[in-house]
Amino acid sequence: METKKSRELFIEAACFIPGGVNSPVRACNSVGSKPLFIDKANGADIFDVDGNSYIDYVGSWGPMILGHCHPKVIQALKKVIKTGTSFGAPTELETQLAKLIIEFTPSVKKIRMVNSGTEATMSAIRLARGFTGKDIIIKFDGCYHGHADTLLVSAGSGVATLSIPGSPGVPNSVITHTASIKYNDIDEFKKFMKANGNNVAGIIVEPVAGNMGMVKPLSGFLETLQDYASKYGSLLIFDEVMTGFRVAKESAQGFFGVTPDITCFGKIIGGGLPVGAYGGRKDVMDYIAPMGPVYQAGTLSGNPLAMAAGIATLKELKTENFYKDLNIKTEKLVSGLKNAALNAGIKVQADSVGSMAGLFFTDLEVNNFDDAKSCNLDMFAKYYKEMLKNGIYLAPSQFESFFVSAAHTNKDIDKTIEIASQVMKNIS
Ligand code: HOZ
Repeated sequence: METKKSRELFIEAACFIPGGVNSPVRACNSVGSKPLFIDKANGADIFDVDGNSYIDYVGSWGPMILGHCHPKVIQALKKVIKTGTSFGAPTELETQLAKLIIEFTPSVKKIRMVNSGTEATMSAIRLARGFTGKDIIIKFDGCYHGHADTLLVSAGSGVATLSIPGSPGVPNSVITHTASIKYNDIDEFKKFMKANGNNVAGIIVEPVAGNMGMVKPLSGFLETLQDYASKYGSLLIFDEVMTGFRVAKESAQGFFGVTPDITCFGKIIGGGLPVGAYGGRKDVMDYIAPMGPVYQAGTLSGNPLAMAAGIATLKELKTENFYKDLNIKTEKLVSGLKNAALNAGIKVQADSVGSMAGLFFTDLEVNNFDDAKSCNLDMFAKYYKEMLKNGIYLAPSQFESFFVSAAHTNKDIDKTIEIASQVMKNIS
């Protein structure tokens, strides 16, 4: 596989952009590789600048649930782009997207659009503190809620690949009110709440963790968070930036039947354009300016192109059997990958929730960040590189999830399993 052009572009980019990338995981450092520069993508396929094609399981890290360049999304964008790209004033499109999200998500009565998942979680935290008049925020080790200072504690995703607890530049004084607890550890959480619950403004969680690899919530975990939040007058915040409209039409909260007070969205609701949103209880949301005193604003918030792509995407999710078909394909892929490893004598844990999936190189159950970090990272790096060489595009880190889109065909899934079988043999 020739990647000369990607190499050259990366060298040039590194002269002008820190690390040559605009988001650290893309540098592929944790798998000892270099990024491919992308030329274009279509459906389930992505093409690099050297003309190689790959079956894409990154999907722009989650948004592309319909696949790339879905005709309805492109059509919607073409229509809107002719009318202008940003006005900094309300448009009807914002209400249309808000209504669609609310229709799918019963816990959300009102929603505010922002420009990224990071902005959504950062604003949700401020709102929880403002609304409750309390300071402490509980998060969970290995969950990643974007790069806002308050939440950059024991975080997953790119922070995990650097093996650092947080980031220089985040003053201790900013995180003194952030507590990070082991994911899925119900006892530790209860103990913390019993001691500090009256000062806890919010509990933020990825209802299915996707930034330490994919880790499911154990039975009772999310329910306990909900119980204790209501008992102590704290707000439960679901970070559904990754899981929203991904694991089910009603997102993870519908899938698990747990109702948060605030939900953060991103990725899918922008159909591949930069977007985020946070929404929830009416009394809580009406605490945001201009209705209430908690301030949050943005020049490009509710951008018409992002709204149009989001609306077109969410409308497609209503298609009959959309999730059923997508989930069947994902399950087939995951069990195929698991068998490929087993047949090669390699121990893995592979699982999915909806069309979000993960694969860990370990024979132990992975329920939290410590478990995830104890997996065989060298083996993952070998697997990643071999898969890529054979035309399968995966996230370049053990601490990420992978995604199947509606554009993946059964043929794509079969081909991926076939390649994985060979790759697993080669690396065993
Ligand atoms: N934090 C993102 C995935 N969990 C990575 C985003 C990117 O590199 O684009």
